[in-house]
Amino acid sequence: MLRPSTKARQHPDATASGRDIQEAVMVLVRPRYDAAASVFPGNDIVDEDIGEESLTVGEENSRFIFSPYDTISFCVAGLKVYIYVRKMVVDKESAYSSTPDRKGMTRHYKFNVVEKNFTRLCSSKPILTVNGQFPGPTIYAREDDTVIVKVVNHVKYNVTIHWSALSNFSHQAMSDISSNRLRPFCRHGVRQLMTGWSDGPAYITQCPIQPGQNYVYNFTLTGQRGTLWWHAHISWMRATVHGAIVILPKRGVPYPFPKPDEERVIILAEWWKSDPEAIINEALKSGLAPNVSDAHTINGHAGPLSSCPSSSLDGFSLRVDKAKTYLLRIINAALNEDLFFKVAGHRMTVVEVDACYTKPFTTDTLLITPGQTTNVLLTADRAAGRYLVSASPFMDSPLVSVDNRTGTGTVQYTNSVSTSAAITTTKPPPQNATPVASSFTDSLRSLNSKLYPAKVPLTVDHSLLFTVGLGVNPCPGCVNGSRVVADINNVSFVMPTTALLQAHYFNVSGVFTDDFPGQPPMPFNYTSSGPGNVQTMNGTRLYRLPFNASVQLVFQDTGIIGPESHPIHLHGFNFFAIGKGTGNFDHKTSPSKFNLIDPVERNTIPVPSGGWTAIRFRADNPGVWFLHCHFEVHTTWGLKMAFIVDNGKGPNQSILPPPKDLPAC
Ligand SMILES: [Cu+2]
Repeated sequence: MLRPSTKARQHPDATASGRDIQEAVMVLVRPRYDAAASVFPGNDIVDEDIGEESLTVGEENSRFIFSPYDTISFCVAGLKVYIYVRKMVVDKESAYSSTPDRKGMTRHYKFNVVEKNFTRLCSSKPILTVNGQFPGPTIYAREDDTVIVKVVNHVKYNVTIHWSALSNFSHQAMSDISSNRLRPFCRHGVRQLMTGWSDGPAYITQCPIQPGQNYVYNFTLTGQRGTLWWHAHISWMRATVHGAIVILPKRGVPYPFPKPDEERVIILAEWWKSDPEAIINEALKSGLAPNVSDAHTINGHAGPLSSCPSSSLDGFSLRVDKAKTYLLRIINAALNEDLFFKVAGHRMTVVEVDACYTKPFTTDTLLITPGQTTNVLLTADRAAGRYLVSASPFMDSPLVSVDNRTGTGTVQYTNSVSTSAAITTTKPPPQNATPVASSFTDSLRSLNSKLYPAKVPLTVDHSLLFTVGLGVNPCPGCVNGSRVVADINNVSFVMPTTALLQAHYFNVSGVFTDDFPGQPPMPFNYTSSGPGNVQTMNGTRLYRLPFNASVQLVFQDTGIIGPESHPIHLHGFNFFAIGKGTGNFDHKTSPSKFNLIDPVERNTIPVPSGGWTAIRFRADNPGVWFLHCHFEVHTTWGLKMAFIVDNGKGPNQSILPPPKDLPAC
């Protein structure tokens, strides 16, 4: 009889050193039972003594890692077994040290994409999930580890997964290499080159995984440590198919900030009562904007809503011990909305964004755009009690409607406080609180220390200006005879039906052109209402960069239809955010304000409404790399393009051949 055991919660290599106990439990998986493991945060707790045999779920040699407060459930002979993970039980340092740090560990995960019924806001619907979870499972790894994820598509839709960790060549890695803290002979290059085929955006680096098919993503976390995330990268599937990637520093390397007592992942998202795929399909048919979501969620829960009486006890609860410090790894997985995040009565110290360390600064309000991650330290230093956690929208364009409901949860001090005690509340910032948003963005700086220097490119080989915004194109079948579209430099990107990376690698002609305009085709007063003709051009146009070129890229919002902020995400690279401003970027005067010393390094950056943002990066990663607005509606409308980075001449500067199981279109 299968009985989950205390032994099962401990890897054989684990020692009871008590040193650096991490909060996770790893379960080794043996082949005897073909039971799918699924993990549900929070509820369904069964608190019972568990036996002596090994827990056996899933496939041979798969390893699942669970966090405290997860509930593991699996079926054996028709009997459903639940295990509640109560406390840290594995010394992760030891558990993963069986092959000491020569080149990091290889960690295996299996992602079953399955449909599962969830009830939120008093209504139920089937949603797409990984392993039945919403949010999905967390991937744990260390810097330099290789992560292998077998994704199996059990649903009727095409699927791809993007690992926002992947291939983001951190310039922190450059310093690692130059200081010889990594092994020599450019392994970083090999690892980078290996990963282009595993990046994930559908029709950019791969064809989707079709129903019943699977694909093994294989990537190495070089030069990155912190929080990133993974999500579906096709249509609007990422609404529910997403989860965290936690990259711990290499063994023996401390955080550059006081060690937290515990760590938690917090994922913010949006929930629609209906199917998000139906929402966007309806919008594309009508040519109008899609419906906004019905709630914001914190780790899958919206919190009590007056419109749904049975939700009175709903909500994410972060349980804290008085005087302890928590590292919160916060991710905005929402489709279309920038979010403010607050904890009543508490200030937070920002220490890292998008897996890059920052100079610490303290704030009571975070701004996180879709695609971004933010790590903060929060100390439980207030009177024991319950404190409101809020996730509320930021939108400073009056023309754009957003879901104005605030997602709520609580910080709950343990032991002394009842779960029904009164909650200390906080008022979310007004929806249009531009000064709060700017103040947060302006406070971000790279750590720029000796160990983690900011390697900002000081010279520029390619200086690009990309206007980002909306347009209107004719559409005979649409409600107004026209449709809203979005563009970069007046090009609304048309998705190909063959993956661009394959077309590039195999020299297939006719899939794309490499004539994407590096400057707006027609200069105008960008932040005014724009030229009379607001029609865009369609095209699958890419911008070609030689290997190792340094690139300065200014994103300029346009006032066509209306100014609006855009969280722009670049695949394949980290970049430095060297400047931002309101109004039009001025080639003569704006660069004088650039910060080339300690600009924040990241992979997603908001372009302010009616303003501009400038970034720099080095094109040291050959391949085809997607650039797009992380507002899913804008991406769908065409606010996207891709860079081709040519192979270099040196060893390990070329794209490797695709893996054998790369899906076909
Ligand atoms: Cu946008």
